[in-house]
Amino acid sequence: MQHFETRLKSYDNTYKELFVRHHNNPILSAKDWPYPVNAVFNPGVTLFQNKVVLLARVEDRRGFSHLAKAVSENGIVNWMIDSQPTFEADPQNYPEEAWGIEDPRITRLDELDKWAITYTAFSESGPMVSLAMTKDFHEFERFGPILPPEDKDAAIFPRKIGGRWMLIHRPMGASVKPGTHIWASSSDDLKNWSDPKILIPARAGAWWDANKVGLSAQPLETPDGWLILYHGVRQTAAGSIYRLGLALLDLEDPFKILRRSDEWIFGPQEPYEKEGDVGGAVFPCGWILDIATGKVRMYYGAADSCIALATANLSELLDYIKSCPEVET
Ligand code: BMA
Repeated sequence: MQHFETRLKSYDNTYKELFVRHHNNPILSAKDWPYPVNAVFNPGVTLFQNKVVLLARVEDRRGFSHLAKAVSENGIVNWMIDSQPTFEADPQNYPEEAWGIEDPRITRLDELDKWAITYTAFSESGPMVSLAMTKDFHEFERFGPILPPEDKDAAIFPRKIGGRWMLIHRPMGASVKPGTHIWASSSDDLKNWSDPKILIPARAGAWWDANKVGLSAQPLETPDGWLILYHGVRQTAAGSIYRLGLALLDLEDPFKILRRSDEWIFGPQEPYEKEGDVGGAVFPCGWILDIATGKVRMYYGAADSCIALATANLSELLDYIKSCPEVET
């Protein structure tokens, strides 16, 4: 009997959370903005001049979004937010942006000494992947749309692989292989993308990532491979639940997927993730690695209303994904 009680006490029936939410969450919301906005969410993130730079998706009360820069030394408090929109839709010259621009992913390209920003341009044609480059997050060089509609959730790998740039993106699903899958394409010039292939297919049925998946943060290079954070969307009677999973791609052949998590590793739990314009959505568009501490900081939109932060140890993320099933390609 005593043996049984001891066993009961030591039995831990909780999942181990890889990402720990910051106690200041949500770290940014509409009330922090220097001008009136409906919501701030789904930020891209990078390091610039040793500071954390967020490009937040900011939605106005028409329902249209633009991007706004928020900069902080420690990435948690004392955000300096641009007093007006940093990067706005330009529907005169870019009609595919008529309903705004959304969900930026930022990748540092050392070879060009620039940051590439892939974002969703939205109009009656449907979502499209557009690209802008910047050296300073002040001036932006627009490339315009780089893929036909409907496509979104795109990010560029930080370096050429096999002599070509690579892009992850998410075209709308076809009826032949049901579901909306994550694809990858490659390019010589960042403008013309070709050789599309399915990279991470949506699963089916009861799976948490059934029917619709999309890239979340920009690919993160690690000694074990490219670490990929992606979202899966579960349709329920109460609406969609956006949760996150991990995958690992081969370093020199990222079309080769090595591992994929069967379980989601992060999902809506807290009130700020469950209540808002779209309750039940956690939606990161970026993460950063602090080399000194080995910590990965994931910035995410919560309930399409505010911005939150959760932190994980890279070593634990890698141990976890390496314990996940190997993927047959
Ligand atoms: C996705 C995108 C995201 C949004 C999410 C939840 O399709 O539009 O921008 O956060 O839905 O509404």
